[in-house]
Amino acid sequence: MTDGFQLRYDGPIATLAIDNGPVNTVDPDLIENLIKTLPSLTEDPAVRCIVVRGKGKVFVGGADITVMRRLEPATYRAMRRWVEVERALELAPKPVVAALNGHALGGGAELALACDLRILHARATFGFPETGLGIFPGAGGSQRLPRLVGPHRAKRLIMDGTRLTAEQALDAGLVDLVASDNFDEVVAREAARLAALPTATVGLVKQVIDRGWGLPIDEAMAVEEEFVLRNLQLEDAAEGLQAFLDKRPPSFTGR
Ligand code: DAK
Repeated sequence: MTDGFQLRYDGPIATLAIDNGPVNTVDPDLIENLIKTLPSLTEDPAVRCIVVRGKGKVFVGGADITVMRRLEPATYRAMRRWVEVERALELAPKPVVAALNGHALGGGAELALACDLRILHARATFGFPETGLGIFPGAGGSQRLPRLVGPHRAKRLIMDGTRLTAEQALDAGLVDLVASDNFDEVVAREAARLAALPTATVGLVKQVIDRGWGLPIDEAMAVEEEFVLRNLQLEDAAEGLQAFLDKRPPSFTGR
């Protein structure tokens, strides 16, 4: 029995590869195992970038339809915990890359929406085919997609269940980069770039935007102020500002 994923560390970069059946489907065991493991990545200061990818030719083919078919409240509650996996990555105090090495569909696309950078393989598709099954993206997709592309476009994409080509996904702003034969190289380059950032500052950026988004502006400013004060206490703020004055490149530790 496996956990449904594999973990690899390359210096400050942790790569989590979903490895769950022929098309890396999401099921309750995978969800629980990820929920148990993610804190070891999100809370470890030595990990300064997390990469999530799929093993084999697919990223994540969505929820396991044999499980979803049971249509029982207990199953739905268990599957619904996929949103906790997404949220852990969304709020991880470090950059998270979705390395979409193959098709990212349904729950797989929903997971990708919670990541900070999405890199899609040129031969892969990205989309929400749930309506073709009579259901809708109920693990975060119906809420994150409109935040990303606006409600009109989100309704169209979800209603039609269109599987977008990589080029279409890039045009629609659903992914940030497309790569083909050099996919692994591009992922490694982007992960290394992100891992060298002032990680704790990046963590604050993720949280201040998450907390302030949608609040009335005065409340949002109060949230910003709280995070500004936290930022000024970071070692990397002292290093970045001093490096500028010393006319040298900064050397960030992530703290
Ligand atoms: N579930 C179960 N089995 C699946 C599967 C899936 N999502 N996708 C594929 N399989 C199975 C296939 O039936 C096939 O099985 P055998 O025939 O060999 O027994 C095997 O995996 C290999 O599939 P293919 O032969 O189709 O492989 P290809 O490489 O040709 O194509 C594919 C890969 C991923 C493009 C294709 O399999 C595909 O389109 N799969 C279906 C994708 C899909 O519809 N995904 C959305 C699932 S719904 C919620 C929680 C979560 C969600 C919603 C609500 N709540 C708690 C409310 C999320 C929903 C979804 O994600």
